[in-house]
Amino acid sequence: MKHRHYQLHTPGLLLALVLLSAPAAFGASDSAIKPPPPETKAERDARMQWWREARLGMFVHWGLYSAAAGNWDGKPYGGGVEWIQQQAGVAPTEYEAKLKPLFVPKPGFAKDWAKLAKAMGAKYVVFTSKHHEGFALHDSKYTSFDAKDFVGRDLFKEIVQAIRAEGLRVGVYHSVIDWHHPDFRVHGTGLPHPLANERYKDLPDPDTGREWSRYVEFLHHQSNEITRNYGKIDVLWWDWSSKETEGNSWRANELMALVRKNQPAIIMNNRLFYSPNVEGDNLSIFDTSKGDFTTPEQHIPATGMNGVDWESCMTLNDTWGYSDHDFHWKSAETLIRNTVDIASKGGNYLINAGPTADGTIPEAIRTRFLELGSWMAKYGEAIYDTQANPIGAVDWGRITARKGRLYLHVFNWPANNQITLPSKSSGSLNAWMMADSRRAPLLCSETGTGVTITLKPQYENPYASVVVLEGARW
Ligand code: FHN
Repeated sequence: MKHRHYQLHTPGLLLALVLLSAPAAFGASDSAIKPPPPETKAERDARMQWWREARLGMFVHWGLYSAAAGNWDGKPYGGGVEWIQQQAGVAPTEYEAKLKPLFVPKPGFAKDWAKLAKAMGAKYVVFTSKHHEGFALHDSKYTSFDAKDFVGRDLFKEIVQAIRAEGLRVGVYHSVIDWHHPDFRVHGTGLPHPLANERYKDLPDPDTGREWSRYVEFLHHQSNEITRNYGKIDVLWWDWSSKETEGNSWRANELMALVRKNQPAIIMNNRLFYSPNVEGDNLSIFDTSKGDFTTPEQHIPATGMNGVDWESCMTLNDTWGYSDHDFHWKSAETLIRNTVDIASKGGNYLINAGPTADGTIPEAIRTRFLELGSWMAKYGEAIYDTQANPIGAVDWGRITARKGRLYLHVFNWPANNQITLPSKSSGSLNAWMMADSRRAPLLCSETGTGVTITLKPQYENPYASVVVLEGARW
């Protein structure tokens, strides 16, 4: 029997007693869950290998906010409208009542997502199992604010199965912020909350009676459910922490140990901990005790950093969640060149899609993802499983490397059809246009400033032309 809204009131005490008696039963007593023994570098490299080789993923923000489509009470909102509840200052009961009838996922939506991710050249999909609004796509026994109670379907299961069916890796975005939970504090957390909105300022303190530890218990329970009840989960994408509320505020080490117990090979980001300046260059402050990779957002670092695993996540327009009035779309050229730029710095690119309430991915996103996909179909070898540019920046494009080969990505086609790169040959240079299936050799000459290669214009690609170079020394 499911509990109306939230477990853990008086029954909580009873539960706590049960937990103390049976520590391994639930996540709750995860203080008993000891972190796994430290990994050797070789073990970590083995666990991270698929992710480092993947280079490209699809992010999906989908929830009740998708049904609001960026509007509330007829007023359009800008920016990340997955925050519409906070932007409009809507109380949980009103939010739920208004959006429940509008959230009607169509059959097979998840298959469309997975097929598009595959066609786009993504190797993994990270979808929002729960965003800040608190609505859970999985069938949770700790709340009725979930898909099972709303639409009678376990949407989490449908999505995970569809992603696996396309041979892609499964990533789960899980918000540690929860605007629906009665114990998640409104004030003093350094985190946003709809009830902190001006319109409630004259009302009694909304934090009276809220028990933070009960919320954290709930967070651990749901994290246990999504990493225990749906088979292999490859990535856990937590979001997000402030200076005031991070780490121990979530009992983060226990939470990560719990998830690792359920999913020993899982890869987790670093957002259970405060990460200053996510929209800036912050690779240098990253340490793996806080997660496996760092997460620049809406930003591509100027350079990568040896030994630092990072993934740049980005919207296609200006919002993560669906908006029916945000048409500020990035071009396919920008997507392709970002993919190249990020790979040339040793990072992964996680590009977002915000489906509509019924799960449909807007045409503007589909066409751009498919355009990226057809470029990846031709030039993916120059992106997947490559390393960062080992020889230094060039003004005509970007460089990736793998197994003794350099992949020269020409963005700005030179007027004289020649590019020069700051490298020396290790004896014989061999270069060809990647689009030339006969691999006809290009003229290469070594000059004082490096190696000069004469390109073949008939193989130019409007987004990024790729030259394969063997024999260069770096
Ligand atoms: O608040 C969220 C936002 O809605 C979105 O999910 C992004 C995605 O990385 N993360 C937070 C903002 O940093």
